Amino acid sequence: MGGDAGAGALSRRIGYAGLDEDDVRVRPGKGSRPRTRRRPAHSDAAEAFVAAVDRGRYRCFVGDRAVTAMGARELGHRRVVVGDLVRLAGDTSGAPGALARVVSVLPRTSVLRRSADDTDPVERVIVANAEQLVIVCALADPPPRTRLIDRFLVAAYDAGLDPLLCLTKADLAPPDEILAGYAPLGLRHVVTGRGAGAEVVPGDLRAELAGRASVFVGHSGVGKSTLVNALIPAAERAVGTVSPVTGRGRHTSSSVVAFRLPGGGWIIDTPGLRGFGLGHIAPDRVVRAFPDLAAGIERCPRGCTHLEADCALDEWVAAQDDDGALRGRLDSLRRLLRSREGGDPAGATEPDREGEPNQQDAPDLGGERSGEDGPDRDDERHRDDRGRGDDLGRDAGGPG
Ligand SMILES: Nc1nc2c(ncn2[C@@H]2O[C@H](COP(=O)(O)OP(=O)(O)OP(=O)(O)O)[C@@H](O)[C@H]2O)c(=O)[nH]1
Ligand SMILES: [Mg+2]
Ligand SMILES: [Zn+2]
Repeated sequence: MGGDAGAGALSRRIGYAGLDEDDVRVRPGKGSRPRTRRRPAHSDAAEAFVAAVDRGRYRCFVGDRAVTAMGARELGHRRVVVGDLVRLAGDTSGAPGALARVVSVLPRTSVLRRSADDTDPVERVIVANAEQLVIVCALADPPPRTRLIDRFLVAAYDAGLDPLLCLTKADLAPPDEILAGYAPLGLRHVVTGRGAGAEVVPGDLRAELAGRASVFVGHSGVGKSTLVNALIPAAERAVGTVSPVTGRGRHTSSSVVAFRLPGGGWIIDTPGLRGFGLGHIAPDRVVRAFPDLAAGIERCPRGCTHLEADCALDEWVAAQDDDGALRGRLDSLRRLLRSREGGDPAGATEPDREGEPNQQDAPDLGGERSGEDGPDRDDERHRDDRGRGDDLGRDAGGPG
């Protein structure tokens, strides 16, 4: 998307045809009481990009102008998430105290979703209209979890987002082993780290992000907000530390916020995830996210679940000369498939370290926990909480 008017450029990708059916949704009044104010046209509605959602207030951009808005009545219970393109009516001047109204949400080109766990088919929308999923994984502190990477890959393939693996903290540990594991997949990657010689944000990451809408996801403490600040100093995202006791991050960011890249494009910082449920993705779609195993899957019997003894994958993987990289991927696929049956939830709600107790107290995108300092639930089931806050808490900063 173009640099000067991100929202406009995004919608150009969508095109304008056929948008109108969703434009104005005037709910029928109660009984036969005539509505006193109909809002038929909104022909003057400005198009805006939603950069943050905070307790029922949407921080939007109309071109470069920051405008605060709330949901209009005709929006009903329609949820608005970061990345959405919306139409605004009312006062779109962006003047202090001015409040516009979101009257409609334009069709989304992509939707990043997750479910609470792998057996939960209810999905929660995290971000709309992103083009790229930046899977941020620290090489140490906290230790890397490849099974969570694999989950994010499934989500990325399913949502049609380009995955980019971003390995951080290369000053603490080398990336070779993890990169070797993803070599058969041909995953694009960048390695970042601080210290002599290595910038925090290398040029190749900037190049991968330029002109696109990218979402940063990953465990708490992997350095997502550090990267955002390095890319966009004005973002001033709060950065936390990793606990030396638990080896975990402190869930410093508690809201999803989009920031405009200076040269064009958006980067969207998200709170650290404890896990990433894939219950809304059918097994065959999970399998499709493992194209590096596709040649082996062709040898499987028809309808193979890849969990039974007649699965051809073990033999095929053993015959590959890849230093065992595909073995890890096959294990990962099987875990994902099994967890959908409720058997092995590793990585769905918890970092995939076996035998670890669940960490129920951490804020989590889309978690059920509600409270003043944690992200509120981001949940299509609870349609009534529009206006009460989505997933924002104390760190609801925006650009500018
Ligand atoms: N050694 C080293 N530390 C880093 C690097 N990048 C980030 N950190 C540190 O990692 C810690 C966590 O960074 P954050 O940017 O807050 O991590 P986050 O992913 O945004 O975490 P949440 O907001 O909790 O999800 C901070 O102490 C950073 O200074 C790096 O490349 N090398
Ligand atoms: Mg953060
Ligand atoms: Zn099989």
